[in-house]
Amino acid sequence: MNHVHSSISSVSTDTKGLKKIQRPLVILPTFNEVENIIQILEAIEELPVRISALVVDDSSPDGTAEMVINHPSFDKNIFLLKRPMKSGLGSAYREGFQWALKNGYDVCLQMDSDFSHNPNDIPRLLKAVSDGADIAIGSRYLNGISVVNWPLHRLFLSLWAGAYTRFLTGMPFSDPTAGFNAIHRKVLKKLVNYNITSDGYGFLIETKYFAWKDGFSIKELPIIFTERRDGQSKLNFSIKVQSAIRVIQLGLGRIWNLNTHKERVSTNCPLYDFRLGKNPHHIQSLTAEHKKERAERLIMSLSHDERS
Ligand SMILES: Nc1nc2c(ncn2[C@@H]2O[C@H](COP(=O)(O)OP(=O)(O)O)[C@@H](O)[C@H]2O)c(=O)[nH]1
Ligand SMILES: [Mg+2]
Repeated sequence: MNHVHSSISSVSTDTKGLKKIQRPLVILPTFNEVENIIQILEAIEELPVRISALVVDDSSPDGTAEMVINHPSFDKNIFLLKRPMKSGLGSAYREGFQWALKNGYDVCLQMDSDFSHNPNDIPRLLKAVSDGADIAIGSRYLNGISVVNWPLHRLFLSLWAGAYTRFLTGMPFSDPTAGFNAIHRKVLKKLVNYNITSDGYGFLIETKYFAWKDGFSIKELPIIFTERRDGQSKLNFSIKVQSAIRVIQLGLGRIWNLNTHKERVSTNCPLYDFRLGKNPHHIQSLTAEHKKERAERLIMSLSHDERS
């Protein structure tokens, strides 16, 4: 994989009114977005909030990556992760999140690089996170239907996908498939522990689902979604089928309680890993009461060890 980026030492982020956010990053997955990418980056630079941008480009044949590299802010406030081949929206975000964590960003935004999501909504999403939400969802359906210029079949597909996802997963959100989200670092850090399998658009659903199940606070804000300005949608039949199947799996897992996200016990109680050296899945099957009881016993035995 060819990563084109450098350290982010000199970026100062002026996040007035966003007291709890120091370093926000917008992640822009791109595949053939040459008509949009520069305008998007410029719209982000013009925001009153200083925010860095990471473009995750899958070697777009139209030269999207080259446009990014030639931007005056490249390697200052705009970064590029270039991957060798088209590998899916979900995997682009997964790599983008890893990069963000490694480089010390505290909130990541997921956003299409085609002006369907309005960059001017970014400060509102960040504000919601600053005010305490772990994830802020930019919802197309919170106040009725706020979608502009979509062909009717696309709108029906989206409404149906939302209802289907809500029904099968139990998520209470008006827009569980939304692609415009701000996510706090503490959620990103836990993603590796969840059983997220989608490399495609299903990733957007899975992140919300596992974070919601894990008790993170998720807030929806209304946004207006507009059909892309230029270029073509990459949503195809196989991506739709894959996402639909994954939602069925999540639903079945929920019903039969098969959804074992790989909880790292060490984050809750380091003693378990350290003293017992047991497989975390064993620990996971213990009830909260058992865990507490065992932790107390361990603490007692530890203090006994120290005394003797
Ligand atoms: N890096 C990368 N980006 C992708 C891929 N598929 C889609 N994208 C980007 O993800 C965003 C959403 O895709 P889009 O075609 O707009 O989907 P739609 O909004 O559902 O029609 C756009 O910025 C695309 O360029 C992919 O496989 N890899
Ligand atoms: Mg789009």
